[in-house]
Amino acid sequence: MSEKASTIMHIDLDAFFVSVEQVLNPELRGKPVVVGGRPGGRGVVASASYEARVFGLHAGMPLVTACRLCPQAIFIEGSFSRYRDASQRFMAILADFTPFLEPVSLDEAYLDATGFESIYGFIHEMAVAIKQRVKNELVLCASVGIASCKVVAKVASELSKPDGLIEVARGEECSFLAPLPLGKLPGVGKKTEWILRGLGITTVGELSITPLDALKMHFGAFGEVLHRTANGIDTRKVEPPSAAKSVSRETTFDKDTKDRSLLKATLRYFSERVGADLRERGKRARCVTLKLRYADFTTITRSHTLPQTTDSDQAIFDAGAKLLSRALALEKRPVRLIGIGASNLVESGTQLDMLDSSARRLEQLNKAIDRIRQKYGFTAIQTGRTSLLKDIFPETGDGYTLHTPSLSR
Ligand code: TTP
Ligand code: MG
Repeated sequence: MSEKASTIMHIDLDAFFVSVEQVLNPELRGKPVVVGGRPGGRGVVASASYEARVFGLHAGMPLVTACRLCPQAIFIEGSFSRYRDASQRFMAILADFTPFLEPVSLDEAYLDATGFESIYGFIHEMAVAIKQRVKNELVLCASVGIASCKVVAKVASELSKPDGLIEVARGEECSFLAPLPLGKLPGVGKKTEWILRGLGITTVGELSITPLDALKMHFGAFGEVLHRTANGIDTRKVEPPSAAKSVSRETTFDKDTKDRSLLKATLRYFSERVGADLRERGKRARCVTLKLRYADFTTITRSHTLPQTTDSDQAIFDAGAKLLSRALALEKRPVRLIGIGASNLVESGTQLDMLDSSARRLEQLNKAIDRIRQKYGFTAIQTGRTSLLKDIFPETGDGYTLHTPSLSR
């Protein structure tokens, strides 16, 4: 343990997307509700109410399976803008408590509460106050974990759900984690769990006392991470973000497809949305990543590092299209899901002087397009390629409604 003992809080909203829908439509409260798409659609569950979880439903489960397990559930497509608004209000409440705040996703954040005892008496009281404000102002439930490090705080909040609060006393980290099944430990996915089970390890406690060398033999450097995590050791700091780390869009198709024009049109549309996001946030990206999922759910990502940072739709699309061509040449199976992301972000403006004249022209063009779209809706301007999507995705003034609208758009 470090000489300066930290107190970390992990906060995560319960059934976030669903809960936001329930606030807007009280008829949904107390019922099995799923946000993710139409019943039996081809997307996956993004969020399931706790009433739906009783039937085995969980995030990531194909909607078809969810529908089979719980046909009486209410399936909602969802609306990302509503979740973004709720998330901003949630983070604003947390920011009232401390600037030492690291949002991890829309509904999840770490707080460094070290030293806050002097204000609240007990950190537990601070957590109660946060939960209360979230409930009063957003009508949402937040679950909280308090511990000496990030990973233990996260496991604690997860375990406390719904509407929970667990504080792990300093020195109790190992005994808190020990009885838990491996799957509860962040970073332990299905494959890792499977290998560990093969070694006769089924609980975090058993993992914690497995010799480091044995873990390194099976997992390489990741073995060390496993060993540390299982022992409740995590030296990561709470890092208030300077900015978002990436921007991305993805969707599942109605039918698996090999149609290159459709794949390219979708990629073009997403590149435009990602580009618009970057420009709105005043960011430029250095890395473009293509994501493809095939019918059997195997998923690949392929990345390309650009010679110059960019916020241009065209540059993002060009990089994505190249990655796509390469991937399609290697893999002939039909595609279930496609996505594109831009990462390694830097503040715009830092490199503008270095742009050549054609890049400058593109920049001005993009700005003009953004202005028109802000005024008349995203699909007011369409490139030839994306108009192909008209026949495939329903369109609203603000763009195409994708099959995983809660995640994308
Ligand atoms: P989570 O916090 O993982 O899930 P949750 O808030 O729905 O449920 P709980 O925390 O009570 O277990 O994710 C937050 C939101 O992120 C979730 O409401 C929907 C979205 N999400 C997806 O869209 N896809 C996913 O695979 C996951 C895990 C979450
Ligand atoms: Mg949550």
